[in-house]
Formats: sequence, structure tokens, C-alpha cells
Amino acid sequence: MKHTKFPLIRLWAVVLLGILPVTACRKAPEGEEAEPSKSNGIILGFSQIGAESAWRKCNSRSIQDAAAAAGIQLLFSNAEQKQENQIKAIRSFIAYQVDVIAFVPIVSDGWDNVLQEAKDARIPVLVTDRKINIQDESLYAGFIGTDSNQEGRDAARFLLEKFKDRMASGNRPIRIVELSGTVGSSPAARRAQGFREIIDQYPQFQIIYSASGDFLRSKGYELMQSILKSHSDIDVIFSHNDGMTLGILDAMKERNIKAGTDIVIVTIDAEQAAIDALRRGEVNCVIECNPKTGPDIMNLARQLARGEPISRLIHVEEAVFSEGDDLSSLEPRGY
Ligand code: GZL
Ligand code: ZN
Repeated sequence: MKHTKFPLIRLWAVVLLGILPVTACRKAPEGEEAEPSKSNGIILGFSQIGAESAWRKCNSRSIQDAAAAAGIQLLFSNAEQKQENQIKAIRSFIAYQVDVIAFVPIVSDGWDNVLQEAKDARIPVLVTDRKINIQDESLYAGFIGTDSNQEGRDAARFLLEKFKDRMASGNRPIRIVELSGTVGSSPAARRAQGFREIIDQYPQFQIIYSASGDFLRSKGYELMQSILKSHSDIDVIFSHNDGMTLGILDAMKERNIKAGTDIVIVTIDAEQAAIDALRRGEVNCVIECNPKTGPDIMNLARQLARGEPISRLIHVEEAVFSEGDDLSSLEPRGY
């Protein structure tokens, strides 16, 4: 492991940039033998985007718990939804000379310079959860997370099944409202892309309105309030995450619209509240997006710390829960 000759640099990085070392194991002072730990004192710098949804909070818990279990010292930074805070945090990890950097890119663009700096410092970078657009793919070691395109396709496939009779018996348009996630983020772009890849093959499906609710319950509620004022012809709502869907349900309840019956709702994440709404018939399809990637991230960090290559792209397994499924044996979601 790199042992900096200037421990003060580390102190600076930790104190000034508010990076919280989350797990106990510290690096021994120069000359003393580091206490033996299962992972030989690997230091992982993790830049998380914030706490915008139940999904995100579960993702953070998974990472923090897995680091503690693996004996990996975690420097965990919460960017409070700002890319510039992520870039600052990554720079502090470089100054601290961590062994590995991992992060969730809140948006896909704007990472080339800071990842070049990590490469120059010979610190491997693991991209998690959201994908990046970058000129030089060698600036990061690999990606682990969910397949947002697949999630979008799964949402569309559910609608083909749900409306097959209406499609067979005529061509009355099936009007879709889409509430998308954070503008510029890969899940928002790719869920929309995957959805349209299927839906655009069937002209009867028409996306009459699409806007970003930024993955936030409050914005889902506000958007739905205004949409319901100007549209009484909505057949489907495709919501990019359960947080926004809960806001949508609130707005529909206020106007006595029967969610799941008057309007079909498809939502992504599969947090407990969405599964409960599915059981109540208030939503019709819940697509899983798995936040519990902490253990896999720690295994990959350990490989990178040892200088071993990792696979460039790891998509985690995900399920689709639809109305009519037997959900009786479904474990509590934990988020
Ligand atoms: C998806 C993840 C998204 C979730 C939202 O991979 O980045 O961010 O769908 C979360 O709930 O806010
Ligand atoms: Zn309309």
C-alpha cells in the first residue's frame, strides 16, 4: 500500500474537504507495523452523489456496511447532488493517496480531467451505478451497476402485454406521460432510450409529455399536479424511479384519480413503498434496480488495490414485478 511521506497531506485532505473516514482501521505511523486487517489496510475513496431517494440511501448503506465487513478503510463523501463537489472529493482522494477511487457519476459528462489526474497519480478508478461518457476509456478500470437500458425496455415490454387487447381491437392511441430522472444522468438517458427502442415500433403508443422530476418525490408531485390540470387523456405514466412515483400517487389521490386503474403506472427501483403500492393495485409494474452493490464493489476494490485487472462492465441481476405476480414470498426490500 502507498504510505505517504507527508501524513499532513492526508490530514489536510480529510479535514478541509470533510471526507469522513468511515471505518476504524487506520494506517500505522511510519515504521510501525500496520495492524493486520483482512484487507491489509486498503483505503478506498468513495464519492456518493447524495441522498435523493430511498434507493440512494440503501446504496450508501450497502457500501458503508460492506467496507466495514471487508476491513477496508472507507473515505466516504456525499456530494449533495453537485458534480463540482464530486470532483473536489476525487481530488482530495488523490491528495490523500488512497489505493482505489470509486464514484457514482451524478451526470455522464465532465469527468475527463479529474480522471486523468487520478491516472497520473496511478490510482485506479471504479465507476459505479451510473455510467460516464469519456474520451479515453482507459481512465477508469471498469463499471459495476444496473442496466438502465434494460430497465427501460422492461417497462415498454410490460405495456405491450398490458395493452395487447386494445392494440388488437383498434388503433385508439395509448397516451404516455414520462417522468424522467436527473437531466444528464445515464439512468435517465438510458431508461428513456431503452423504453423508446421498443415503444417506437408501435405507433399506437404516443408519448404525449415528458419532463424531468430529478428522481425526487417532491418534483414528481409538482409535475403531476400540473400535468393533470392540462391532460385528462392519459393512459400510462412511465416514471423513472419510485421516489417520483410516490409523488405522482399523492397528486392523483388529491384529484380522486384511481392510480393503477384509471391510469396505468410503471415505475423503476422496487423500493418497499412501490412493492406495497403494487400489492394495493395502485401501480401495475415495478422494475427492480438493485442498490445493494456494496460487497461487489469491495471485492473489485480489493482486486484493483492488488493491481489486478477487473471486467470492464458488470451488470447486476434485476427482476420485474408485475400485477398478478405472487409476491407473498418476496423478502422485505430493505429500502
Ligand atoms: C439508478 C440510480 C437512480 C435510482 C434513483 O441506477 O442512479 O438514482 O433509480 C436514484 O432512485 O436516485
Ligand atoms: Zn393530453
